[in-house]
Amino acid sequence: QELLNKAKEAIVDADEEKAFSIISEAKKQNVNLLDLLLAGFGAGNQEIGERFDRGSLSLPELIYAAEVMKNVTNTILELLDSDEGSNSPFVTKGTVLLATVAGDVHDIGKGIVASTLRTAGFDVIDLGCEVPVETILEEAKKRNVDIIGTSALLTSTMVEQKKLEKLLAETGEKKNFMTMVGGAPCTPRWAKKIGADGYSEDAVDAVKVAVKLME
Ligand code: B1M
Repeated sequence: QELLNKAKEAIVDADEEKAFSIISEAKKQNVNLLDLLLAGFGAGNQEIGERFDRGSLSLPELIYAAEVMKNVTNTILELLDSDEGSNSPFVTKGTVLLATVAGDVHDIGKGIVASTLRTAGFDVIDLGCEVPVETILEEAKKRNVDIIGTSALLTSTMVEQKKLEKLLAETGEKKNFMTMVGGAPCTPRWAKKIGADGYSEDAVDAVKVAVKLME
């Protein structure tokens, strides 16, 4: 718990050096790194969002702290991926294409979803952020994926998820792919309304949903 509090503080203080020393300490103490990421550093990330909301954190400060969070996330995810020996073609449960939608740069959550899916035995193709729906469909067809998962963090960009469903329907491709949506403003109701096949609230739930979609 003490390490989790320290991890939260490191993000709030945008102190990258402290953050990396916490990761080393956690490894030594055999602390679950996904817990450290979600409940420790993630809590700090939540806190900076709330402070930005209240006006007690400026945009440059938010960007700086988010950069630290992103570097921490990438480092932990790399450690987890190398531990699990994931992405083996022999254990794959299916292939998931992930993208943050056009106009949206928020990719920390999607990165965590990519990691939990890989750990659970899915092959994951991560197209990054700000990806237009046309590119998503093109890549999904080219790589013959099973599931297309999109992440949207802004109320102004969630409409892209609806645009994707429309494109899939219009091109007759809907029958070839399952879709799932996520990101802070999304809800099960939103998923249902736009015709997505699945919704998940967090990275752990995303695995359950993906497994269900493959049945
Ligand atoms: Co921005 N931002 N941001 N931001 N940012 C939010 C989202 C906001 C809620 C902050 C606020 O005002 N309180 C607000 C959105 C308001 C709204 O639309 N309702 C906001 C805003 C306004 C903006 C800008 C417009 C600010 C500006 O320029 N004035 C700008 C937009 C840029 C753009 O996209 N075009 C902007 C920029 C940024 C930064 C670049 C500084 C940075 C992003 C860095 C990055 O991602 N590389 C940033 C950050 C860090 C945040 C907050 C603080 C944190 C987001 C995050 O990383 N959460 C955020 C406030 C908040 O959410 N509390 C905020 C942690 C992450 C682990 O959670 O992403 O929710 P999350 O992912 C979860 C689940 O949602 C789920 O699983 C993940 C793991 O459990 N999930 C999926 C996510 N995708 C999924 C996909 C799935 C399944 C589950 O299946 C496919």
